[in-house]
Amino acid sequence: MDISDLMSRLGVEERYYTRGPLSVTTPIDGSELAQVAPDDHSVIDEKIALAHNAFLEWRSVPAPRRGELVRLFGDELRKHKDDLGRLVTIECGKLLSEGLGEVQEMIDICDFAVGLSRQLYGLTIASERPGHHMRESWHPLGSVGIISAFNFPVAVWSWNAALALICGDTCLWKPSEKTPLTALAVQSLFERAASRFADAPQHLSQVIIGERAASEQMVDDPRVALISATGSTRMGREVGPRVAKRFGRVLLELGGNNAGIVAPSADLDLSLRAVCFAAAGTAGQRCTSLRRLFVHESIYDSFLSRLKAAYASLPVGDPLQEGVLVGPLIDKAALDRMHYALDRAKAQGAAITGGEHVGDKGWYVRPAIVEVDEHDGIVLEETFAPVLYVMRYDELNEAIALQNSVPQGLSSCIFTRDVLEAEQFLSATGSDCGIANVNIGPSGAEIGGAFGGEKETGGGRESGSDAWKAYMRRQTQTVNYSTALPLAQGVKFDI
Ligand code: UN1
Repeated sequence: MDISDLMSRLGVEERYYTRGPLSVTTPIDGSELAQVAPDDHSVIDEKIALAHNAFLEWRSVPAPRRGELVRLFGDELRKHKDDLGRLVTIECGKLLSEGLGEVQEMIDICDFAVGLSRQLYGLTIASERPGHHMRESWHPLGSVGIISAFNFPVAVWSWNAALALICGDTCLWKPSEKTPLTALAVQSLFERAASRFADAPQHLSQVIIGERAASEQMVDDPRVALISATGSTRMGREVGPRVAKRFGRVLLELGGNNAGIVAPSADLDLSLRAVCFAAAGTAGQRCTSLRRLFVHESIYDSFLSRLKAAYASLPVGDPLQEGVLVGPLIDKAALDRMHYALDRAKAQGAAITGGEHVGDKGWYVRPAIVEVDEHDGIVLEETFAPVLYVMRYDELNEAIALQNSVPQGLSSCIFTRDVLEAEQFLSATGSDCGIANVNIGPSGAEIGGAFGGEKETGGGRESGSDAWKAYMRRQTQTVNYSTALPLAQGVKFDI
């Protein structure tokens, strides 16, 4: 597949993607797209130093001015949405509408960040001492190391970068080694925006090309104030303690094992569409994909037969083609992991529909429905593929308890028209996840809400709401405007 025209329109010079030992392939047909060169230890060291120096300047630019840079970047994304969305599809294999949707998600977070650049509000606090006032100020934090995953190769970076930039931080981006091309393209668009902005220091945002060692170098470097990492729980288990060892800050977005409940009163047409999109869409390669489904006993048989029929009709194939709904898995390792999960399910006595490898180029599969009796074993693990474990339930309490009984806690949903059930699901004794939805699947969140999850999902929150606070340092300030020096808590210390 020739990407040279696309890359040139996106402003990426050929030398960045035609020379180097790291081969980049497209999951669409497995062919090679490009070759990139990894940054060595000393280059990464230099980039970290540049990011730190840029931060020392950027932190003094007023936040609404910083917002103006993000506005210009959003304009570049609007102009190049088609090309960048297409490149996302080519590099990671999601449907073209999803590639475009991902760029839209970047535009949305830029808009959000521009508004936020005038709203980095702190509190004023009542002081117990006369003639004193207290307040909280939010200050820029430092440089932010962003480690992103192949499945949302650009949007998740932008959730971090748009907020970090308006907060006065600088960015170092280590994209997945499977998707460096989209990162190079975004970098080029960012540099165009920066060149139109008079007071932007150089090196506000830089890309680091490399593999695991490149991430480790950022993770261990105390000049990187915050590490925001998206990926597997295994990765987070290593990153978290390493950053903690140097008392750095982390924001972790790790695995999910998201569940849905289809209650007796659910709108079954709506539920069916939602389940198909959430479980089979994006070939099950969202961290928010639906992986476990609890269907009420009274509707189980009829719902399952409709679900199987819908699955059988899902067009699997080239994600650039109109009408296709399920694109390829990212690589052979992903296919192997899917088959491993299905084998384990079979050994647990599950009945499997679908799951076959399709075609001879790329890594295409038919999404699988796996009917299980026991909520145990492989069902408790996240497999990044379109595998949906389906179970019956009788009492809503039981279904909620099972839903919550996995180590991960990202996203969840219930399909019901019964307000009591919906509210129970959303209550303190309901879903234990960071995201809980009613009559919507667990995936496809908007940028306005805080995104992230509990337990082994890592606890981080990105994107909307007050997630910006992770990118700033909080300072509690007390000012004495009197001529006396009363001490707090009534302490006496007269000299
Ligand atoms: C991810 O899969 O890492 O909620 C992020 C969603 C998307 C983001 C997913 N907006 O499915």
